[in-house]
Order: sequence, then structure tokens, then C-alpha cells
Amino acid sequence: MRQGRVTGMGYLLYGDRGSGSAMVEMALAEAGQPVDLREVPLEGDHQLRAAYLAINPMGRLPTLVLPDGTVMTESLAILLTIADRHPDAALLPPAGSTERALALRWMTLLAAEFYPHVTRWDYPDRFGPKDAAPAIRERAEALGHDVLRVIEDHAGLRSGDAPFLLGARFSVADIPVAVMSRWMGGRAWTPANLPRVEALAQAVARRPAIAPIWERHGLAAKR
Ligand SMILES: N[C@@H](CCC(=O)N[C@@H](CS)C(=O)NCC(=O)O)C(=O)O
Repeated sequence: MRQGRVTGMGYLLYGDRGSGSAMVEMALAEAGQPVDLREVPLEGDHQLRAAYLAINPMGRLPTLVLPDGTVMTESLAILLTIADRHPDAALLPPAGSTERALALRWMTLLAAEFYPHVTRWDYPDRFGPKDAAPAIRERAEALGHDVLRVIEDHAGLRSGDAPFLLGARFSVADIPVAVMSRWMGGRAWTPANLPRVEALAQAVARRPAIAPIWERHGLAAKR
């Protein structure tokens, strides 16, 4: 096996229930692409075992292996790659358009600013002594909520018939907003505090290709 490549036929996704792999499953489903799922349980830290580190040296989920064997990590790059590889699904507006620029803005904000707070929330012991864990977690949650509040207030969300980042048009950028709005206590906090983000999340959850995946990843739960 050459480094950075795994032999495969179709898409192969390493993930776990409730993790970022849900976003990748959703994008592939919207693109009409089947995927072979491989469980890497975060419970018990299977993502840090040697066999998985040989595939994703960061020890993180998701990892998507493309049909040609190329290993993709980083959820943002993965979602953009799926959109690029399946243009018929129109998961992103055309390159150079204002709409695409906006989609990239909000996707990058979530991947670069929100996701690192999730790591602090999930693994506070990596960031300080054990007795600091509750404070690290609380701060991570508050900072994550601040990021979602920026989307609520500045992304031009309108709810109603046009609940998505690009109005009536769904794009792959809506997936991370919807999924991440459920994390770090978001299942209860988002509906109570961010009506426009909540309307977006529910509209994403209702999409026929996404609904079963939303359910299977436990995102419909209230807590
Ligand atoms: N930069 C990565 C972050 C992925 C990430 O943090 N994933 C979490 C699960 S949602 C994970 O694998 N955490 C396990 C760990 O940090 O040990 C991406 O965008 O894909």
C-alpha cells in the first residue's frame, strides 16, 4: 500500500455515529453516491490505534477514501471534493460566483473556528490539567455557540421558504451548519437561541436523501 492511498472500488468512509462522518455521508447521499462504511469507534479511542493512524495520521474522523484509492482527511476538503466530483448534483454554485464565495466563507468558519472547540469539549484533558477540564469544556461550548451566533446574525438566513445559507437553494455548505448546530449541547441550545440556524437545520434534516442519515446518527434527539 502506497502512503496516502488505499485500494478500493467505490467510496470508503471511516466514521462513527454522531461524528463528523455524518456530514460526509449526507453529501454523498445528496450526490447519489453509494459508500462503504467502516466503523472506527471513538469510544475506546479506536481512532488513535496504529491501524487507523496509518490511514489518517491525525487520528481523526472522518476519512474518505476516493474510488481511485486517494485518502482524504479534513471534513471541509472532503465536502468540497464531493461537490467537485459530482457536478450534476449541483452541491455548490459555479466557481467564481458570489454564492460560491459565501458558501466557502461559512464552511471555512465552521471547519476552522468551530471544529477545534469540539475537540476541546470532547477531550479537555489534552488542553490542561484534569481539574481544569470542566472550565475548558464550558469555555469551548461558549466559544462554539459564539461562532453559531455569527451565522445566525450575519449569514443572511431568512427561514420560511428560503432557509438555507444561499436562500431557497440548498448547498453542501448547509450540511456542516446543520450537523454542528447539534453538537456541544446544541440539540437543546440551538432551538432555544438561534431560530434561523434551527430552521436551516430542520430543513436539512427533512431532505429525503439526508433524513435517514440524520436519524441514524442520533441528530434528531433532543439532547
Ligand atoms: N480537522 C478535522 C477535525 C475532525 C475531528 O476533530 N473529528 C472528531 C470527531 S467529530 C475526532 O475524530 N475526534 C477524535 C480525536 O480527536 O481523538 C476535520 O475537519 O475533519
